[in-house]
Amino acid sequence: MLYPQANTARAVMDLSGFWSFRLRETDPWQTIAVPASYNDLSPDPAFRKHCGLAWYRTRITLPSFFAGQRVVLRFDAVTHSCRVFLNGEQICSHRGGFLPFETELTGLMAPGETAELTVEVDNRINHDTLPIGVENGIAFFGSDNQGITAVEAGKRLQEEKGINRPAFDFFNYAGINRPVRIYTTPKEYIRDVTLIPSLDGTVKFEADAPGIDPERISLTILDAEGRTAAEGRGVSGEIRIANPHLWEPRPGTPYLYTAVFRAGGDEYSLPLGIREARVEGNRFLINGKPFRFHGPCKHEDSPFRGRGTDAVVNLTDINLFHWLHANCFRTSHYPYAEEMYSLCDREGIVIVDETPAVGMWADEHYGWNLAEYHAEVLREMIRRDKNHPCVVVWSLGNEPSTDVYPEKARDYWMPLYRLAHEADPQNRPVTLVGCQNIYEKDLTIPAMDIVFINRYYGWYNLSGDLEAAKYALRMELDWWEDRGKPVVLSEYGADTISGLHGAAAEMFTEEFQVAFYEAVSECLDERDFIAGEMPWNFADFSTEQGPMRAGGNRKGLFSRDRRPKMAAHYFRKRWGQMEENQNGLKT
Ligand code: BDP
Repeated sequence: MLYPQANTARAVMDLSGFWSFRLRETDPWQTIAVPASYNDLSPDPAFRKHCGLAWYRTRITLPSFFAGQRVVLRFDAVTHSCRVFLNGEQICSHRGGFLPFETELTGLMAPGETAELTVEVDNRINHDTLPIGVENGIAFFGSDNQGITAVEAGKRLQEEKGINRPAFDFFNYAGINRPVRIYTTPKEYIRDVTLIPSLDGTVKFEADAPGIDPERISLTILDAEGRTAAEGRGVSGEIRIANPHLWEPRPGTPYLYTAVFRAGGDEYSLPLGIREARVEGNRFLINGKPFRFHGPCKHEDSPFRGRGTDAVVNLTDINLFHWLHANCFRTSHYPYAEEMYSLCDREGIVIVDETPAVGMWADEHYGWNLAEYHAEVLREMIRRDKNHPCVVVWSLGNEPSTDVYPEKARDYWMPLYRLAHEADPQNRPVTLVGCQNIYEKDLTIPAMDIVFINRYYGWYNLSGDLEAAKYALRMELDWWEDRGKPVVLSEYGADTISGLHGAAAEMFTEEFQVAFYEAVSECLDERDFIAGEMPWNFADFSTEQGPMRAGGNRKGLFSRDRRPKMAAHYFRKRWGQMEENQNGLKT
């Protein structure tokens, strides 16, 4: 689905601002900000704890000069599902909280008219949603010993009251988390575009513009100075840029061309980066050169906004990535706002793009009926993000159970793996992020193009004993070495309270976090099949309450307000040195 754009043929109206909101149909309306999660916008605990439906309302007016245009209402993400009403009539609905959807207003509302727009949002999570909500009353981060009464009580309350218990470790932020816009196109318009670049400058293209004479469809590629670099015609074809500048991750140059499609009276432009991402043996290659992922995983999480999109937060984060000499992140654990991908295209930060399939750790989940919906979400994510040069790997999901019923797991995940390859015109490598498990029995994670494993030796197990942690990690890496694939340590980390210090470097101190990372680095640096290290997490982030969460997950290299802990300085130095040594990528 194309991102809304204002140009010579299209107009965009941003509906961001103050809307009206209520948690119950009987409540009085109060003021809310859009986009943002509603949970932290009021001191009323009902906002934070809310489970179920909530309502947003605003008035929209279409300018008279929209006459003759196709008018579309687009939501970038409403979490987790919603129904949309215009003057009380339902005009669309959507399932899934992290991908865009749109509906035509043409015919429903005339230019010059005003109407009431209401959005009924639903934040409930269960076995039919991605991410998953637990249905057995046990929260993700309880203690292992819940006791039979607590489990039964949790179960009953869950059934009676419909309490939301996530099967994942991040706060279930909800509402209109991303921008809402009205945009126009001419009546005959460009529905989708696809670009497939090769390193020799060849660009295959496709324009989906129903009803428009192919003779009236063209593509012009402009270089960074705005000069024409190549031109083509028709619905699809192949053109060639002479002496192409490549898009390279920082510290290389993320050179961007602009691809301008014209079809009839419509126009659509997007950045084009010439780059290739693929796996060869146990290496991950970008533009034919070995690439080592180094950068912390993220969340969309910030004070006040919750998971709400904010350009200032996104840019601050990416500038902190540059400060760290980090070159990548994974969109743990859901597709992020589109603005973040555009920023990373410009800034040369590589993205591993992940579906919201998180919380599938219960073994019985292979009996749930999720596969079809999961496939739809994967397809939608790829359709949305396929043209971004910053996206180099698709992640099917995070930490499902794959070792208890290895055959069942393989039968669930491998069709999705094949689907990702089929759906992606650029055929990027595909992964599924693996949990700490009995990897020898696992038929799925080792079958991915590039192996992503999350490991917490020294934290959740062998806690505080870093010598034992190194021993265990080395034992495991010996096994992975024989698989002949590139392996990324895609999560590892230690909860750390900013400002808590101790000469003995014990758990939760800033000294321990550094010692933990030093220990793991020592093991990774011995192996050349290690294609990357992605510490967990970039910044502290909000979670549900739990005995292991002191005001949220504290594994950040930065505090939640983005102040560096000692570990941030550690990685800044380490990755700075790596950057200097990385052959060929230095400008
Ligand atoms: C991993 C999960 C991640 C958690 C992390 C942790 O993938 O979502 O936040 O553990 O415990 O298992 O900090």
